[in-house]
Amino acid sequence: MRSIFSTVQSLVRPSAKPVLFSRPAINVAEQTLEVVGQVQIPLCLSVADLQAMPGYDWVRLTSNTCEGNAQKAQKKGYRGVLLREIVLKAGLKSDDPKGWKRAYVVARASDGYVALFSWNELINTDVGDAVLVMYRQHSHGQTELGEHLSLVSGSDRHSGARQVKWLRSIELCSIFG
Ligand SMILES: Nc1nc2c(c(=O)[nH]1)N[C@H]1C(S)=C(S)[C@@H](COP(=O)(O)O)O[C@H]1N2
Ligand SMILES: [Mo]
Repeated sequence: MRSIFSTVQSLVRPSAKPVLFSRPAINVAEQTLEVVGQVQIPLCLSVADLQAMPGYDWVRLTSNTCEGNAQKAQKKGYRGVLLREIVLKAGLKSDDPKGWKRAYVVARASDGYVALFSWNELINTDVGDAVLVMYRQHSHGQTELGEHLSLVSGSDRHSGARQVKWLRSIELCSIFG
């Protein structure tokens, strides 16, 4: 069992092999992901840090536009880490025993684009089983590091809206602090 939160997943699956890159580091390898906000431990994760976590492949693609363009979505595939596992690493800083119930997560890109998830959605629904921070993409049969870190909510009906390209930070917040 990969983690206490892993469930049978139809949309994503643990990757079979450790990820090994023969190429020298390219763009994405130099990027980092900040985990900030109301956290116990602020994190600054490199791609190597993400690769050291359990990996998942996004295997069934919904449309990755807002409206729907299945053909375009079919060309893409990704490997990454579950967002909830990253958030759990940082932990919620709150005196309120119900703090997690009031928590939400904001994924933010360098251009200001954001996607929003409730903590309950990430930990307690099928949607959360397919929210990945991605460091590798498989396009047109190629497998290589992506040009940038990104996030996808793979089971959204149209995943474009909560696909965050150029992902820079994950912010954990709790309503009422
Ligand atoms: N950083 C960032 N990510 C973004 C956007 C954006 O403007 N900035 N647009 C979103 C929207 S509205 C869509 S439909 C998809 C489009 O993804 P594509 O360019 O891979 O088709 O990216 C999403 N991710
Ligand atoms: Mo869109």
